[in-house]
Amino acid sequence: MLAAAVAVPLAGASGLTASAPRRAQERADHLLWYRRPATRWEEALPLGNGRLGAMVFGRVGQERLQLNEDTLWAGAPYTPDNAEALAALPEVRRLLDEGRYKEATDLASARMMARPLWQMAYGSLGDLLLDFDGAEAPRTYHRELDLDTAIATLRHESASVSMRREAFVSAPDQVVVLNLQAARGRIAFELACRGPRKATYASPDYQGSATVLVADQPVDWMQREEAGFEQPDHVKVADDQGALLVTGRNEAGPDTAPGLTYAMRVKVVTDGRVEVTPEGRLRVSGARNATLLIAAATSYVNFRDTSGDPVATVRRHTEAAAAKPYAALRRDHVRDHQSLYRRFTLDLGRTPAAGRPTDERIAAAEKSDDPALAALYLQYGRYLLIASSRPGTQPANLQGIWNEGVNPPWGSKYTININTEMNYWPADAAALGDCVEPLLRMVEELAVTGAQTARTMYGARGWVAHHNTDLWRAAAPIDGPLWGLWPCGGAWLCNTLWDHWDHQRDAALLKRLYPLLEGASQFFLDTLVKDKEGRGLVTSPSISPENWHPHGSSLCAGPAMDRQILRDLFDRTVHAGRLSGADADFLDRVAAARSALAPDRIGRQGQLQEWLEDWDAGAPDQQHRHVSHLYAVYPSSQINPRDTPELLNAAKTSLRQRGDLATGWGTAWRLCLWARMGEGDHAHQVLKTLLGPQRTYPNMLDAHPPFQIDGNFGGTAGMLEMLVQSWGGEVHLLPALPQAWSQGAVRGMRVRGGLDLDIEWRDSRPVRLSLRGPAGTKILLRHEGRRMTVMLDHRGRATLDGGAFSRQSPPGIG
Ligand code: FUC
Repeated sequence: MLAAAVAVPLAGASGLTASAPRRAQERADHLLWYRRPATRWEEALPLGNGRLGAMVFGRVGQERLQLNEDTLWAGAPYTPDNAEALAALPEVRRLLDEGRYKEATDLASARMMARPLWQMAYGSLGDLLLDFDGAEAPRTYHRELDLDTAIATLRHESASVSMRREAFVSAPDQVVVLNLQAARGRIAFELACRGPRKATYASPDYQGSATVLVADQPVDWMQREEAGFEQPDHVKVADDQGALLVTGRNEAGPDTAPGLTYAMRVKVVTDGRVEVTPEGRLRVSGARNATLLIAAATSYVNFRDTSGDPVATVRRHTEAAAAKPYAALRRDHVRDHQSLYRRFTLDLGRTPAAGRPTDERIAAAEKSDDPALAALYLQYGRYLLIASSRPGTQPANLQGIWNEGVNPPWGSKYTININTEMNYWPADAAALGDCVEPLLRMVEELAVTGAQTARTMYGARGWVAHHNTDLWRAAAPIDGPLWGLWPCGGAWLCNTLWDHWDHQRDAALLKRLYPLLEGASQFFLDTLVKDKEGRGLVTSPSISPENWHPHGSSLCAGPAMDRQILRDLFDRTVHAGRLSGADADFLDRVAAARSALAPDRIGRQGQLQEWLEDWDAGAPDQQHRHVSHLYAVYPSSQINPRDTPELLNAAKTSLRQRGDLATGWGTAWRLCLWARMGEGDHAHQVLKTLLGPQRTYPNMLDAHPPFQIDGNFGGTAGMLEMLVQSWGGEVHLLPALPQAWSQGAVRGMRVRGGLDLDIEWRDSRPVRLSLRGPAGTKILLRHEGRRMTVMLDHRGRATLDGGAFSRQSPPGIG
């Protein structure tokens, strides 16, 4: 049955009971649910409106909301470009040409790196703790996150109270909302605020392993973390007209003083009493109903301007929200969320495993037959993007927007040698093209800072960004040359944005995109060098992210990934330039450089070479998590099963050598690659390891470990890729469908060319396909090696039934 065809009523203003109840089955397909509260962060449930984030713990004796605001980063506007680099550049290149890798690395390390050497970290606002009076162990307990409404709900009952808590983060009203209702008994609690702190991470690097909480461990229902104000000196809490107002300064960054102020305001609307205790806490008592409205903001205006007034902003947001009834806040939030979430549905069928709590399903994922868990994971990926990346907000960082402390892993920044790009891989296909806007804006800003980096450090025109950036759009190479001296971060982001355009085909988007492509290409026209052995144009110095070659370094000239990224960048610059009427001479030069790039090479093991030299067999870590040289297969399509079978075979040899198991995002990339290679069962096997407890926490966030959100997004992209692909001018139907998903349906998928499609399949064959797009569009479809052409009618529609896909039907219908 096509789940998509069933109209799902909007949740009513006062809860799901107010409108016709959705069928339990349908609702369950969108639920994460638990029989126990979160005892650690990786069990808490994430909520967000793109800018404000909240992790909800659902604890009985003490609720904890861990809060984030997406511009609360360390430091202040700064320029890390190192002017010494320019003089060192020719020398580093010469040393690389002479094979003196260690000397090249040492020189680059001393002279070519950013100052400061590290970028600024993303922070946290801290926690709100609600300490309940007289809480008792519950007789019943249920905690859930409904992806369809973006509301986290807790229900518990004990001898004297029956309580429901609902939490959401509203985009229309820009507040975190926590509503408490007592059907029996009264609500009484004290609200304490705890400032941002250093968090501890169980697995400091990818070598660690995550474990799922086993469901039969005893639960401490009354669990309380120390309340009281643990504010660092720079945080002040004030009694402000019956509301809580917290103001403070951000953290200092490496060699950089704090330059932001922030504010958070909590207002309580209740039928009970609100008092301010002598310690400055809010005390709510005698309530049947209480709603907390939480606003937060910083003084960040943009990467150069920090003159905003966060106190005015939080006052405005909380007071405006307090003037609306709870039911109206809830209704507007649900409508807003569903305008994005309900564009896409997926049905892969369900088994009895689907009836169990989410943490138990994840614990069993590698061994159970639970296709509905995979579908839930995909919808969760969509949910997370809606919650962490909305027009006007910051792009989703390494942790989306959810970060517990001021010392997150890798600064919870934008790592642009894979992780940020991966965050946006599923966006368009999952019908969330709107959520890419923050990435476009970030790249526009990087093109400004990166132009200065290009001038100062390379003497080049155009713009460059290396392997990381932060709120301040720093573009110089950081951390050390072995990780940071990679000039293709900006180029890869441009290619990601091109893919966005290719799915949307929107003229206004192209207008914003072309200058970015032009500047990125210009940088490489000025900095590419001729390979010493005449194999073509190459980048130098660079690395194949972040893999060491056999000569004691990662620094080299012309790694495969760079050449692949630049082929795409140059092609797209020419394409976009021609569409935009750009300078023909410039475009000719770009096209000439494109054809002079050193080609991909097959090495002596039959592998696709990661480097210009045939070094793969001697590399110290042959199972490295990065699979950079396979960029050409996915996300690019330069190497594909249709046009380049020989190179595809070499890529498969490389991928087999790398192995299927990696960190969260490393596994997700492998999933995308096997899907693009058309190997559905293999992709499904990899997906199962991604869904299992080593790579997915009980709250379904990806375990790198520790938590890193890219695996969620890469996993979502990989699943979409198993079902439908669009590349090489064709739409490929069910190109990597595993046996395990022999029946199913997708509705609302976006493919390249600006087209939407629905597809339903049975016995692994399409039984219905419907396409939408501009009237008269000619679409090339491919299924099992057969091609057919379909023309959209005057309303921009075409529908095909199963007969069109039977093996007997002649090619070329429509
Ligand atoms: C890249 C990866 C690491 C990690 C970091 C955030 O440097 O190599 O594994 O994901 O980004």
